Formats: sequence, C-alpha cells, structure tokens
Amino acid sequence: MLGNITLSIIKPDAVQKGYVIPILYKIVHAGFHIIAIKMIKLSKKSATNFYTEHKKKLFFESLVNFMSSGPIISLILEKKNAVKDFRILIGETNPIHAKKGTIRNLYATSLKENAIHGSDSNKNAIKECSFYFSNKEIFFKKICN
Ligand code: YYY
Ligand code: MG
Repeated sequence: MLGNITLSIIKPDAVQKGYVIPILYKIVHAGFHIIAIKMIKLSKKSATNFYTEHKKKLFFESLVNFMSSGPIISLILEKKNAVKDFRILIGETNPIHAKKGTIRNLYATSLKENAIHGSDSNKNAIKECSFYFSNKEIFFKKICN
C-alpha cells in the first residue's frame, strides 16, 4: 500500500466552476484508480487541521478561508508510484508555472485557487487519507476485483 496511494482534493474553485467530471476523467485516463471518494464542505477548523504544516506561513489564513468556502471532492487514488506520478499530473503549485496539459494548467486560476491537491510524500499520503476516510470507506483494487 505504501507508495501506491495518494490523497487528492478537487478544491472549491474547481467544484464551483463545474470541473469535477473533466478532472476525474483526466485522473482515471492517467491510470489512477479511485478507491475512495466523497463530497464534503470543510469547517474552518478542519481546514486548519488539514493544512497545519503551513500554520506559520503568511498565506495560511487565506488558504483556510478558501478551502472552507465551498464543497470539495476528496479522493484516494491507487497506482504504482501514486504520489510522484500524481504531482506530475497536477503540475506546479502556481498555475503560471504548471506545464501545458497538467490539471493546474488547464483548470487553476491563481496560486490560491489552484483547483487540486495532491499529497507530497508517502508519509503524508497515509496521514491525509486517514484525515478524510475510515478504513471502511476505502476499496483497494484487489478487494474490488
Ligand atoms: O502541495 P501544493 O498544494 O502544491 O503547495 P503547498 O506549498 O503545500 O501549499 C498548499 C496550498 O497553499 C497551495 O496549493 C496553494 C496555497 N498557497 C498560497 O495560497 N500561497 C502561497 N504562496 C503558497 C501556497
Ligand atoms: Mg503541499
């Protein structure tokens, strides 16, 4: 399991603009399996807890306000080298620097409203997956087949 799952969030901007289906299509087309999915709205407290590593950054308050501003889609994705490959698929944090064809290049509008989240390490992937999902809500491929 370790190394083969990552946590993604389709952020409030992309949900509000109707980009959920095109983004999910790109994710699945790139070979990721959706093994958990839910639509929720984070409270400010939950957004604060999820992004706690950025607590001391200048952008923290605006990040928390944005992430709790509307519904999001949380996903667990399974694929070999999921964390690394998914970061490539979504592109750089700032969409100005995101490579052509990446999800942030296609759907993000600014550094803050950058459409999608992807875990940055295997350790964080595990932590972030359990932030959103209980074991009963995760359906590993070998269980689905
Ligand atoms: O992992 P990633 O989402 O690509 O970037 P992080 O450095 O972890 O920052 C989390 C989140 O914070 C980012 O997706 C947008 C926002 N943010 C911001 O609003 N302003 C910054 N200067 C840096 C990041
Ligand atoms: Mg990050």
